[in-house]
Amino acid sequence: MFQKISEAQISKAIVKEFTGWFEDYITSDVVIVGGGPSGLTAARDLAKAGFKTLIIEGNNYLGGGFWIGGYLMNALTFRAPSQEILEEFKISHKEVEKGLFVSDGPNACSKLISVACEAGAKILNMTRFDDVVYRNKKVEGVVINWTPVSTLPKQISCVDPISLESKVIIDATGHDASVCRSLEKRNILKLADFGPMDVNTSEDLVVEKTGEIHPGLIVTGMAVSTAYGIPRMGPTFGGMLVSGRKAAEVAMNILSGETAQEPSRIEEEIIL
Ligand code: 48F
Repeated sequence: MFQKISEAQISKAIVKEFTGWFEDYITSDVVIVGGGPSGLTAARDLAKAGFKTLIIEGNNYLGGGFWIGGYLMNALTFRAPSQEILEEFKISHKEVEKGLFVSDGPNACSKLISVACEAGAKILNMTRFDDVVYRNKKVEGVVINWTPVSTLPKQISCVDPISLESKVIIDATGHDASVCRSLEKRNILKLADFGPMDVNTSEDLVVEKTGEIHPGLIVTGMAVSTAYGIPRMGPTFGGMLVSGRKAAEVAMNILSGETAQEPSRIEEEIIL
C-alpha cells in the first residue's frame, strides 16, 4: 500500500528539512517569543506582509491559553469589535449578547495556529527563551535552549544555549513577560505586575500600551499587563488578537524605518 522508504531515508528527510530552514532563521526580521493568541496573531500579520518571522514556543503545542476558556470550559469569549479578526481568519463564532461573541476553544485555536503557519511563520517549539542578546542598549536577539535541557538540573545537563539574531523581538509570553523580565533583572527595565480583574479597563489598556517597551523589544498580550501593571482581564480574548495585530504594525513601522544593515556588532558580548 505505502511507498517503500527506508528508516535512513526518513531520518535524512527530517534532519535535512529542519536544519535547512533553521539555518536560514538564525537571523530573521522578527522573533516572537510565545505562541499564544497575541503572538500567533502578530506572527500571522508579519509573515503575511512578507517579513521573516519566527515563533519561539516553550511547549510542544502552540496556542497558550487559547485552547480553553475560563474554568476549563471550551468557550472563548470576544468583545466587539474583535470579532472582525475572527471573521477575517474564518474562525467560527456566534453572538450571544450584543457585542459579545463565543467560539469553540479547540476549533478557534487550531485555526489561529493554521493561519499563522499558512502565512509563512516558522515555529521552534519545545524551545525556551533564556535570555536576550543585548548590544548598544538595544535588544538584538534571543538566547534559546531546548525545553527539556532547560528543565534539567544544571548538574545533570550543562548544555550551553545558542543565540538567534533578529531586527525586532516581540515578548508574547503572557503573564510571565519573560523577555521583559530578562531586562528587569539587569535593571534595564522596571516592570509593574498585573492588577486585579477588571475586563473593561484591562482590555483597552493592554491594546493602548502594546508597543516598543525598549529599543528592539515590543511587548504584546498579557505581557503588557505585567509590564505596565494593568488589571487582569480573565477569560476573554479579543484584546489578545487586537494587541497582537498592533504589535505587528509597530514591528512593521520599525522595520520599514530601518536601513538595510545587519545588527551592529560593536559589542559581541552576549549577556548570560
Ligand atoms: O499565556 P498566553 O496565551 O499569552 P497571551 O498571548 O494570551 C493570554 C491569554 O491566553 C489569557 C488571558 C487573556 O485572555 O489572560 O491568559 O498574552 O501564551 C504565552 C505563551 O508563551 C509561552 C507559553 O508556553 C505560552 O504558550 N512562553 C512563556 N514563557 C516562555 C514561553 C519562554 N521563556 N520561552 C518560550 N515560550
